[in-house]
Amino acid sequence: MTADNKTVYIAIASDILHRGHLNIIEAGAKLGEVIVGLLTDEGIATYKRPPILDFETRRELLESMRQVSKVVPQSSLSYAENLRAFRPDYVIHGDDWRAGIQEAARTEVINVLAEYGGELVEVPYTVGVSGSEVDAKLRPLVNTTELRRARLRQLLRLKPWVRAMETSNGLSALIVEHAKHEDPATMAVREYDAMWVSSLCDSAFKGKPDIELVDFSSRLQTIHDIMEVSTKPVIVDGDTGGRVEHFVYTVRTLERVGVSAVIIEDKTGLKQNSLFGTDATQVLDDPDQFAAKINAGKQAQTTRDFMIIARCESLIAGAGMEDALFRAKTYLAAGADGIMIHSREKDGEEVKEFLGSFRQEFPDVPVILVPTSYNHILEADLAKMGANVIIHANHMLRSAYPAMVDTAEKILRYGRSKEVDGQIMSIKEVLKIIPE
Ligand code: SPV
Ligand code: MG
Repeated sequence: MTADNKTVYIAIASDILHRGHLNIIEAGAKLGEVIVGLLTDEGIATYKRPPILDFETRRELLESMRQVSKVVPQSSLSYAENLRAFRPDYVIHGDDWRAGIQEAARTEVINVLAEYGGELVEVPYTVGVSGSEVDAKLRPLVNTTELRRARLRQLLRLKPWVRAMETSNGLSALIVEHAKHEDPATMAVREYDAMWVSSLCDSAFKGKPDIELVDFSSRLQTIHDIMEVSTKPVIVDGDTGGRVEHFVYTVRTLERVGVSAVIIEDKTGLKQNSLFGTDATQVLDDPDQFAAKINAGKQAQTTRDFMIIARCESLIAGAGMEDALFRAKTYLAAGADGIMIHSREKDGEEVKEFLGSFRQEFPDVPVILVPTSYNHILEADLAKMGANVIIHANHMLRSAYPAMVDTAEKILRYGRSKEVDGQIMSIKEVLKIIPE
């Protein structure tokens, strides 16, 4: 029996309803009419993996429950907007939300309820079920080839922009998979959305130069190592893509293993890293030939989800803004799913200028930036300039190398390893970071 005219608000973010949710919904129904604040797909994507079931499906499932009167969208971790709109008499939550970002949401709920005399009811946490355990159990399911491949396009739809980080092996993939920053003051949770398999770093970890020397079989092994231990979408640095006849095979292979996108650059001859500056001669490919390569790749792919992104190197090669814009347009006409515009200028001005012009004609085409040299600009400001994917392209390698050199030299200097104990992780910690 429900109490007369009372309303109860319950926020639900999960894909899967577990016993804990059912207990809370049952408890809510005893107090009044249950309004479920269902986190939207966009809202969930602000702080964790997007849901497997989309909002409409989740809404219909919840609406079909006899204890639920109404389902309303909640667009972020904050309840405030909905509480002010619906003024429920009660908010019900499990009593397990007193830490981290959840604590901030809880405090806000208490404050907003106090504005009109609502009440927070906390029910005992259901022992044995937790959202994060359910999420962990779902990991193999969300990591199927199809779902993983599609996830980059999904994130581009759900988020204003996507943050990618270099991963060059299983270990850095684990780090990028789990790294998280929570800011209770703004209730913001930051994670990496995607993984970048850099040719520079894949080569450097093998002690080789970035000149397309590490062959595709070896690059593919790196990709397997990464994908085996993580779930985030993978963007592969395809260098020049090689010969057209080879690129079509590369596309099918990457697509088959669940990679979301390959980026190829319009250079020819011996490929050299773009950040060399004037020390290396960068030879641009003929735009029509490169466009034909993109087009052949697009014809070869078999799913709608896979993306082929054209990387325009005009600014790197000193060919100018007009050339960059002309090439970007040519590659899009050939079927490219997005443009990566690269620059090694420190102030970021040429990228800004490119985006200013490009966006007038192509407001919706995904644009990828690699702000290695203009890294003083905040991600959010790059996004305002028009970036959709921001890649931190080499920072795991560049942080690992100096640490390893320092340790190697110290052991030589001291004739034992005791002196480095304070700067390295314990064996116990090593055993802990690798999941069973
Ligand atoms: C890479 O990470 O390998 C890249 C980006 O291609 S850059 O090194 O900036 O050329
Ligand atoms: Mg590269």
